Order: sequence, then structure tokens, then C-alpha cells
Amino acid sequence: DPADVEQAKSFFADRQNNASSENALFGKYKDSNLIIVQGEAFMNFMIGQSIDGQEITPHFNELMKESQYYSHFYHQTGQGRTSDADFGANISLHPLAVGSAFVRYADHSYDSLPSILKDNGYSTNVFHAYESGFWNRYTMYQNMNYDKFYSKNDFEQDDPLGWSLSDESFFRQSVQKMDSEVTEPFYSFLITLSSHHPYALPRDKQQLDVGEFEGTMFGDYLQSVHYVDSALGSMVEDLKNRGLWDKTIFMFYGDHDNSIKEQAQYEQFLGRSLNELDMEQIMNEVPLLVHLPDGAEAGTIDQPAGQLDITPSALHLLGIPDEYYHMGNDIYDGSSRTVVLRSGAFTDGSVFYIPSDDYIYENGSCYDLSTRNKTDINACNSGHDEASKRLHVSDTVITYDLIRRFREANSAEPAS
Ligand code: GP9
Repeated sequence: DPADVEQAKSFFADRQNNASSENALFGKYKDSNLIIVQGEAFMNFMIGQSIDGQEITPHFNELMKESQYYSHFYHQTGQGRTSDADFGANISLHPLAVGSAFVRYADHSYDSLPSILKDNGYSTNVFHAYESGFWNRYTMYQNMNYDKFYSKNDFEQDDPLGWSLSDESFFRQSVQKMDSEVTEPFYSFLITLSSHHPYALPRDKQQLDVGEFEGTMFGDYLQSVHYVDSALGSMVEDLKNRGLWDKTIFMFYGDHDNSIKEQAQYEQFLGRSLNELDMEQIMNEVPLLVHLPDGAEAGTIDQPAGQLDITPSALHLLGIPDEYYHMGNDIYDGSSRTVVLRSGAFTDGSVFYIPSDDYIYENGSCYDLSTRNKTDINACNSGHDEASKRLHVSDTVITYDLIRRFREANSAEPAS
């Protein structure tokens, strides 16, 4: 429909007009390395929490002291799960309503973070110690212009765990490769695997006493994120020992929820009763940690953000103007932002809209975040219009390969 194409065109024109690079952080870390780690099923609710005096994520908590921690950072994934998180973070468009964009549209045009950084002189590599064809990664990563995809066969299977290699060994071998095989500046994207559903860890890797959760999948989940946290701690040490830490922007975020939906277990763990809004936030919030090379700007940021914001924000820090077909927010440009989830839920930091199961707008819930109580649905109307527009624009752009069409049309125009 030509009207859909026009809507997409004007969305990107508006975004371009509102872009701002007038910020002290713009380009402050130009030419730094960039390492982004996407943590499997790594959720936000257990950050900073303890069980019988044992911290679940002690290394993450320690890193928070010298990093920016986004306490309301949302995954924006759909059915494509891990591949959707990768798509949202590295391509800054919304994952599809049905299926995985990695699988369905791997041959379409995108302005991916690795391709932009490659054009700016970076080495670009992606690391994931599993079968290269899973989620169609092998094909998609070529399209995204990574120099190399280090997959299962590129890793020595010296510490098998679950589907593949342990995260501890995966991190160690990945950092070793970055240090020895890759020229700087580099962008490295790493996808962990050890905390994959159903979260059963071998005995010798279980370091947490999960107490009353022993024998439950929820307990196994806590156990496995505790293990991943420890592997993360070793990775940071390794980067420091190799002299890479101080010249690298390091980001860590979770990909999606853990598929454990029993509200009673979250209530038991957090020691309080939870309402619909609490559960919606628990199931959709993953942590984002950003460590800048000089450890500056540390603190907790409560404003909402989401996976689509990763690419525009990384470009901001590296001083690359975001003149691309992206839909995420730049978390450093000081503007207010709406974060839209694939379900149609959204938040702007003032209200939070939760769709109902029948997806009829009026049957959903509109919450006032200052009171955390339900409020009149009208308070969510404008946000809902914006959220629906964004999801529609994104679907149109991906499905009809509009980025390619826009570029072809632009290059066909006579030079003025
Ligand atoms: C497999 C891994 C898991 O390579 O990324 O994907 P998921 O099942 O979580 O979508």
C-alpha cells in the first residue's frame, strides 16, 4: 500500500530532523573498541537480589558501581526469541509479529551496527559457540557484514555444558581471539548460552545454595544465572589483564525472559505480592549495563529504554551521526522516549500500557507509573497511537525491503 510506504518515509524523515548530536558524550569514545554481550534469558528481577545472604549476581553488581545500569530496560522480542533480541539490538527495527526476521528476511537490506562500524574502519566479529545455522545466523551475519562468525567449530570443546560449551570457556576463547586475531578498533558481539532453558547445570558448576527453591526450575534458573555472572566476572578480569578494558565500551544486556511464568515463585523470591504491572515489568525487563572506557557516567538510570536503543546509543558514544533507517531511541540525546514492546505494550516512563489477551485496545490496562495504579485508558491513547504506528512502520520496512527501495530511489534522483 503506497500509504504505508509514505508513512514509513515520513517516520524516518521526522526522526532525522529530531536527531541531535549536541551532547557532551557525542563522540567522546570515538574509535574505542565495542564489546556487546547478549546474555541468554538474563532477566532484571534478580539483579541486586540475594538468597540467604548470597548475591545472585555479585559480579554484575560490582560492575554496576563503575557503569551505567538501566533499571527499566526492556526486551522487545517476539517469537524469534534470541534472534529477535539480536535483530532489535543490532538492526534497531522491531522484530516481527510472527516468526523470526533472521529466518524470514535474511536477504533484505538493513543498517546493521556491524555494517556501519565496518564502514567506519572497525573489525566486526560475532561469537556464539553453537551450530552456525541455528536461527539462520550464518546467512544473516553475512548480510550484516560481520568479518567473521566464530561458531561452535571455531571453539575448542574443552568444557562442555548444556547445548554446547560453557560460557566461562566461551568468554575465555572469544577474548583470546579478539586479542590475537582481530585488529583494533573492533566491534565484538557475543551471545551466551549456558543459562538456556531448562537451566540444569552440572553439579560441579552449582555454587549457589538455592534453599527453598531446590528442585524447582526457578531454583535451577537462579543457579544458572549465578554461574553466568561468575563467567562474566572472569571475562572482565581477562579484558583488564590484556589491557583491553580501558579502551573498550562494554555493554551487557539480557535477551528475553526465562519462560517461567509462575507468579507465586517470583513473589516468594522477592518477598512481596505482585500485581499485573509488576509481573509485566518482571517478564519484560532485562538489565542493560554500559561500562565506558574511563568508567565515567556511572549510576542507575530509571528512565525506560529498550533493545532497539542499543545501536543508536552506541553510535552516539562513537561519534557517528545516526543517519540510518533505525527506530530505536538514542539514550544519550536527552530526549524523552517511548519504548514499545512487540506485544503492543509500551511505556514512556509516565504510563505503562498492557494489552489484553484479545488485543482490543480498550480492554487493556493503562497504569500510572507514579502511583502504580490503573488509570483511565485515555491516558494511554497517544502512546498507543505512537506504539501502533512504530510497529506497523517496522513491519512494512522489513517485509517489503523498504530500506533497499528508499536507497535505490535516492540514488536514482538527479544530483542537485
Ligand atoms: C541457540 C541460542 C538459543 O543458538 O541462541 O536461542 P533461544 O532458544 O533462546 O531463542
